[in-house]
Formats: sequence, structure tokens, C-alpha cells
Amino acid sequence: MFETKERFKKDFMMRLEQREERESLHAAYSVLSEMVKEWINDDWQANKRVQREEAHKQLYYFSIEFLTGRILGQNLMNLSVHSLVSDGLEEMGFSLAEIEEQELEPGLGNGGLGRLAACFMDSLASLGLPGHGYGIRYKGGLFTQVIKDGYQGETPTHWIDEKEDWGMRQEELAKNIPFYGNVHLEVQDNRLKPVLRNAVWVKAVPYDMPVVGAGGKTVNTLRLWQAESASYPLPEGMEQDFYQQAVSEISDRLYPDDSQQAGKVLRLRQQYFLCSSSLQTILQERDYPLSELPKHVAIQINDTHPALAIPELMRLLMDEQGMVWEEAWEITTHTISYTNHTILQEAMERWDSALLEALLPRIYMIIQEIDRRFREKVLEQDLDEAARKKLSIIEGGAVHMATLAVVGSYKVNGVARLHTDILKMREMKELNDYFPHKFHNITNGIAHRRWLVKANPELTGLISSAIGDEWIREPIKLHGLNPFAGDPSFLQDLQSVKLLKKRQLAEWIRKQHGAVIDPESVFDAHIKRVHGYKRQLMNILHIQLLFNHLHSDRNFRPHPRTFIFGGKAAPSYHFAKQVLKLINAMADKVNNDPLAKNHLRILFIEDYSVSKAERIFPASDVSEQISTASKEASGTGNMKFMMNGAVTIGTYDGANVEIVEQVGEDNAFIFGLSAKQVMQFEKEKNYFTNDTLAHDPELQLLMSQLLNGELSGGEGNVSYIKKQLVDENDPFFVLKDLQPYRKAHERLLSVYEEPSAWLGISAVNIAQSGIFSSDRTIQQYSDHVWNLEELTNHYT
Ligand code: CJB
Repeated sequence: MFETKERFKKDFMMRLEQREERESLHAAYSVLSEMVKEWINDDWQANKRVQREEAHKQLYYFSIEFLTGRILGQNLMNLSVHSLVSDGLEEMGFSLAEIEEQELEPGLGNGGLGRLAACFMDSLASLGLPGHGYGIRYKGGLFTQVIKDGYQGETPTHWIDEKEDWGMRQEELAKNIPFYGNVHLEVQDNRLKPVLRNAVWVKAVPYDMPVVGAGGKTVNTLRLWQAESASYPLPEGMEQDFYQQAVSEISDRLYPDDSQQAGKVLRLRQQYFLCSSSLQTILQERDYPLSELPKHVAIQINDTHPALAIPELMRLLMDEQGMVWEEAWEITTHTISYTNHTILQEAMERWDSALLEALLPRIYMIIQEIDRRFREKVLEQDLDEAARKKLSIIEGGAVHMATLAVVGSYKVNGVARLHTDILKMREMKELNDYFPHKFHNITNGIAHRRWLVKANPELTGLISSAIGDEWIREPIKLHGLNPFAGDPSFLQDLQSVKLLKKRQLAEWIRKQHGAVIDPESVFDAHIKRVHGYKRQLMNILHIQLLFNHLHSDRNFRPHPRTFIFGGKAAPSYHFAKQVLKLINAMADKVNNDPLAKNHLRILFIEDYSVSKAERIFPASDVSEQISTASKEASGTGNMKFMMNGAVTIGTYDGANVEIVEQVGEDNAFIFGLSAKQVMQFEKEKNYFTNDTLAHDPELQLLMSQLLNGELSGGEGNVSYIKKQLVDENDPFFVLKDLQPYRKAHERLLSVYEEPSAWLGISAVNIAQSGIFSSDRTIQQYSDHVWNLEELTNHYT
């Protein structure tokens, strides 16, 4: 039905006419997605058959989040029919863009970690590798952010329309998952076997979504589990209503905390639910001896959220399959590998032992045994008490999930070089010393097909007109663009494309938010979760410094800038919510100030999401990557900006280090404390806010403006900010880095005033961004961790 435009038009119209609401855009969406699903389905089934018959090794990516964004447009693009469909629809009086907007956006993730998982799915399929995702089908995705009087409110987001869902229910593949109960040792089949009695069973039903790779050849599967009542008798004394509620809760909603451990029993239930259902399926679907599992299967756990896969695989191998501990351990530790995404203490998962033991008694027994055996081994080494403590899985009444994940995996990776070095040399030093070959780095990447080809077709066209289109398949070939950084005619076209994207964004903002922004101003964007370490606070305080400067110095009249913010704060993260209020209050003040509004404009984009990000990255001139050095494990927004020609202002943190390595120090604006300096201050505990303020009247004025509530519409609105900056001595070094940040902005703006220099930098950023495609990242995982083989193409 997509072979030719005419064929497509005919099929589409025929189906549309059968719909009751054929006039509505929604009906058009529904018809088009139905056609795409049918088109994919044959290949999908063929792929499954071939992967089975050829006994390819399979990767399963376990993740508590998959932030896919909208799916229809991506599929059309990967099937190479996007322009055919778009042209055909246009001839029939429809706009594909408008139809795509009809899709409810699945917000099944908080931020970077979830979006990374989605980019990986795209790259796996596009590289023809057999890799599938396992996650949870949360009924409620990440909350919708509603800004009222400058404050963030949250409303539930329901993204599932059962009729339109891309996931297909697979009732016959449902699994049952046990919680609670007591473990008894019973004799079965002539051996002593631990048996769980009086458990509460929950049914896990999979919904399978096809993941189409570029070129449409490979179709992998993203399987999301939904919790439902199992048809097992309830334990004595348990009310049906109570049970029903407890069950539905499991896949009811995504936890809205980013880089913060939730610590709630429901979260633990979600984690076990995901691990057990996925592992049961993997073991059941196999047609090879269990001892060969590591040859046929690789399991990647995305952070520690799915780390219960380790004891659960042990349980299934021993209790269900009758294996002895040693063999089960050998298999488990050659099948599972672990990615660490953060060193923030508040994000490190530590489950209370008593809670874990009550919810998952058998799993807890197994963790105890893993811990006991590992302690015994550690005792053989000459280590001091502190080092031994760091090597304990159960310690201080809690299970340390990162330690469990390292001990039970064959490979552990960090997500950018600096982050991996910090893991190896500081955070997990003892573990790295103990397992010297386990740790390695694989720097993150992004799906360039979504973030450049789809989000910015105009730039894609310009690049291809300069260097051909091979870079789309092999993004490293963007290098070919380097010579164009000195080509005036190319740079002029680059400028035109950027202006066009800025106009498109401005127009969309006018329609959506009623705000007017000037496309001729510098678009400076800070879009990501709102968090102390990401330092939105530093950005907004810098704007106040500029405001003060404008009012005190009549010679200071800088080029107009639009500061774009977007991001959600975790509902219980008071500090971040106050920063959000501060940004909105400042926007009110600055945008209405007769003098300032000619030079500065602040725009907060409500309810930041993947689809909004797709509009902002291509339209931005400046990429704000200003985390406190050492705190941002990698960042991936930095890569999306760079690929779209935005220039980085940032710290030497996460993947910024590697971005600067790619483009050279002259093609980025770097400032502030290094990771080493930050860690030194933290170790010595010798940083004091007052030392920074003492000799800086500008900062003193700024602080008084902030603390008296002048900037935020009331003193009460900055209580948590005050606590952090004053009482806690500014743990994220906002004030310490503020003046260096300001100077970096001054350097940046002076280069911006020279268009050929600025555009040259922008071009170099694009040319050097190919290495940050997630195709490169996935190839590294495949070569160094998973050992996958590319699928043959004969099923297409
Ligand atoms: N990250 O998004 C999250 N959530 C977490 O709980 C922990 C880390 C982020 O993961 C990204 C993907 O690796 C990183 O780029 C980012 O630095 C990190 O904060």
C-alpha cells in the first residue's frame, strides 16, 4: 500500500471513507497508523521467525523507562515512505504534520535515561541487530506540567487509547509474578526445594510494539508489561478490593522522580514485576540447553532499577530449573551487564532490607547468599574495614543495588569518559580494584534519525546537498562538512536554515503560548529536568546580572537574546519547584521592563516533552550545558543541540568534555570549576559561600535582590533556594561559577556579532557530531559487551 503514491492515496481514501468520523484529523491518524501497522506486521513476523531459526544471539534491554516520543512519524521515516505519504496527503488536502500531532505522546520516562533507551531501540533495529526492549506499560506517563501563577502544578497524563495503541496485547504470553508469602523447604522430585507459600500473585500481560529500523528491514520488539489480577486464590484474610487496587497500582503510573531514588514499596514491586515477567519469558522461549544461555542471550540492565534481574535469574535457574548455585551463578554473571547513569548519592538505590524481605522473601534469601559468598571472597584479600564495607551488598540494614549490580554482571559501563573515570577512581574504586576488567566506558549517543533527519529536514537537506546523503547511514561521515565551515555560501545557507527553524518555533510559540519572540535574537536554550546540579538557578541569576548591568550602565546595550527554559521538577522536589517559580517571575519582570525587554526575553515552555524538544533543538543558537562539573554523567541534550548546529556554553562535565575534544576549545565556550576542583572542595569541605561573596559587590547586590524576594514575587518563594545557597554553602557552586559563566557569555556574544565566525563554529559542531550518534554507541555495546551478529537481510 506504500509502493507508489497513487496506491497509497487510493488505499488511504478507501479506508477513510469507511470511518464514521471521516472528516476528523483523528480519523486520518487512525487510518494512517492502521496502514503502517499492517505494513510493518509481515516483516515483523518474518523477523521473529528468522531470528528464531537462525538462532541469533538476542539482546534484551531491561529498563524501567522508555521515552519513545510519538511513533507514527518515526516509523514512516524509517520505512522510507515519509515523503511519499506527506506528498500524497497534501494532494488530498491533509497535512501529515497535523496528523502526526494527533498521536497521544507516550511519556514513559522522566528524562535522559528513558530517552536513551528509546534511542537505543532505534539504533539496534537500524543496525540490523536483534535487540529488544522490556519495560512497563504505565497507564499514566510522566505528569503533565501546568504552570499557574508561575508555579508548577501536575495533572495525570493518560496516553493510552486502546484502539490506537502501537502495542499489541499478547494474552497467551502472560506470566504470573509472586509477591509476599513465606518460603518453605519442601521435598520435591527427591530434592529439597524452597517453595513460596501464601504468595500474592499478579498477572503480567505483554503489549508488543514493533520497532522498525531505518530502511525498514529489521523489526525488533519493545515489550511493555501491564499488571492485572491473576486467577490464583488470594492469601487468607486478603480482601479482593485491596488486592485489585494493589495490582492495578503496579502499572498505574510512572514514578516522576529523576535521579532520585523513590524508596517506596510500589517502586520495588514495579522493578520485580518487570524483571520476573521478562526473565520468565526469555527462559521459556528458548530452544537450547539452559547452560548455553549466555551464548544466546545478553541482558543489559539500564541503571540499577532492574538489578533484581540478578537474584531473579538465580531463583528461576535454581528453584524452577533445578540448577545448583555455582552453575546458576556462572550463567547469571555471564548473561547480565549493567550501565551506571549517575553518581548522585540521592539517586543510588538502597532498599531497606526488611521491606525487601517482606515483599520478596525468596529473592532476599538469594541476595543474602550472594552477599555472604562475596564477603567470604573479599575476606581472602588484605583490605581494611572501610574498603570491605564498600564491597558489601547488604550493609547498614539496606541492600545496595549498585554493588549487587556490579557483583552480578560481567561488564559495567559508565556513560561518558569522565563519568566512567569517576566511577573507577572514586565512587566504585573498591569494586573496580576487585574486578579490574569489569569496568569500561561507552559514551552515550542519540538517534540522529529522530533528532536531525526527522526534527530538522531543512538542515538535513542542506547537509546532503553539500556532502551527499551517505552520512544518514554512516553519521561519522558528517566529517565531510568540515571544509564547508569556511565556505561563505554554505554558511549563508546554514544561517537561512537556522532562521527558518527559529521562525517556525516562534510561530508555534505564538500559537501555543501566545508569547511573541524575535527570531533575530539569539535563541539560548536550557531544556532538561529542573535539578540543583543542572543549575537553571545559575542561568536565571545571570539574567538578573544582565538586567542590573543594563540599568546601571547606559553603554551596555547587548544584542537581543531570548532565553528559553523548559523542564519539569519532580513534584516533591521543593528546591527545583522554587527555581521554576523564580524563572517565571523573572520572565514577568524582564519581559515587561521597558529597557530590558529590548535586550532580554525569558520564555518558559510549559510541559516540556520529546515532541517539544524536536522543535527547540533545531531552532537554538546556544546550548546551555552548565551542570556542576562531575555531576552530569553524560547528558544527551548537549549532543542533540550540537548536531543541529547550536554552540555549547558549558562546563567540563559529562559528555561536554568529549564534545569539546571533537570541536576544539575555540568552538565551544567552556567555563567554571573542573570536576577535580569540585571533588576537592567536597572532600576538604572547605568551600564557603561567603568567600565568593566577600569581594564581589555585584554578587552581594544580586544575593540581596534574590533573598528579599524581589526576583521571585515574595521571600517565601525562595526559602529552599536560600537554604541551599546560604545555609548549605551552595553545594552546586552556583555563585562560585557565576562570574566565569558571565564572562563565557560575553565571549560568546562577541563571536555571535561576527556572523561568519559564529556560523563557522556552528558548522564545525555539526561536522563533528557524527560520533555522538547512538549507532556508534550501540555498535560499541554490541562489539564489547553483547557480542551480537548483524541479521541477514533475506527476509525482506
Ligand atoms: N539519568 O535520566 C537519568 N535518570 C537517572 O535516574 C539517572 C541518570 C541521566 O541518564 C542519562 C543517560 O545516560 C545521562 O545522559 C544523564 O547525565 C543522567 O543524568
